[in-house]
Amino acid sequence: MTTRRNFIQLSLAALPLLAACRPPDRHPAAFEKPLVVSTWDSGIRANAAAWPILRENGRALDAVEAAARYAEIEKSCCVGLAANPDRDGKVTLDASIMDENANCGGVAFVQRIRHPISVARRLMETTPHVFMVGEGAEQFALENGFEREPEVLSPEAAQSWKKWLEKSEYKPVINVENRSVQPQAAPAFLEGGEPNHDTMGTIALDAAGNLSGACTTSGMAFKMRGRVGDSPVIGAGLFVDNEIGAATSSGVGEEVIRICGTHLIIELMRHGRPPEEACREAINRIVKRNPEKARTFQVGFIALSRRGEVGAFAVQPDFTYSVTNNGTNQVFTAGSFF
Ligand code: SD4
Repeated sequence: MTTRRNFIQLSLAALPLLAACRPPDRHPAAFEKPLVVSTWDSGIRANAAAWPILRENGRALDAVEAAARYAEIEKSCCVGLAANPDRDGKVTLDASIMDENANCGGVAFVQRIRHPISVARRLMETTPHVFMVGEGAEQFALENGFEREPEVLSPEAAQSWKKWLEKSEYKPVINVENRSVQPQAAPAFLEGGEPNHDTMGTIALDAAGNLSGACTTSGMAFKMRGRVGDSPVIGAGLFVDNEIGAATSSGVGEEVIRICGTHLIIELMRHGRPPEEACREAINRIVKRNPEKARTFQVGFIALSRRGEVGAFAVQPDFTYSVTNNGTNQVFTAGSFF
């Protein structure tokens, strides 16, 4: 029975979940198509790789693959073979892709292959399967003309792994990219505001009105060997439904998998929530499960509706996302729970 007293207690308990401490940057309710949206500031450069395809009335699928391929070779995007290794010093990559017909492909725990996103696409387009991992995925890649790259860490990754080895602390926390983080306002793990995310998620709406998405990652830095996060998992790190919208994520993958994050967002949008509200609700669910723990990690979602509405939300401040279309080429900061 709900007494007045426990009603007040319940309401107070719900309060922190209703209050977002950082409001989002404002932008138009909807952007004109074609349009591409990526996670993080560096997404603006991934968008630049996608934009010529969209501008020429190309397919959203080709555009998101181009963005992910760019991220996989551009060091400052922090994904791909030059990114941080697992705790044993091996770089292992995950990626997923999804088109307007719910065709999808994901690969995980792939080593020494430069473009896992294109392996995921090849898997999607030429096999009856949707998910391949490790040795099998690598064998599939080699059979399909992808080359095996040398096993060398980039100098930056070698240095940060060496530093990590000094303590070998297994503390899977994900950071921010935005240099505007104020150390005094940030949780301890954000101090310094160093760019150390490891994922690029891109969603696009093409001139024909079709949606697609791609997500590529080196996974969390210094993860346990064999660990796979949300990025290659359809419905967790990436989901597209051409009747509704597309969503992707960055942050601690375990937390995203627990709530099937991007699938949840698309379902909320199906029931009428605008993209930002849907992202906020997904973040609320993550935080609600363990509000204290949520103070120690980052998850950020971005979503795009078939009408060109864009929204995002994150657990921690300073989760950024980049939007490019004919009149916009801009980085926005998402609202956040804390
Ligand atoms: C993962 N979601 O492997 C990825 C990591 C990430 O910014 O997004 N880093 O869990």
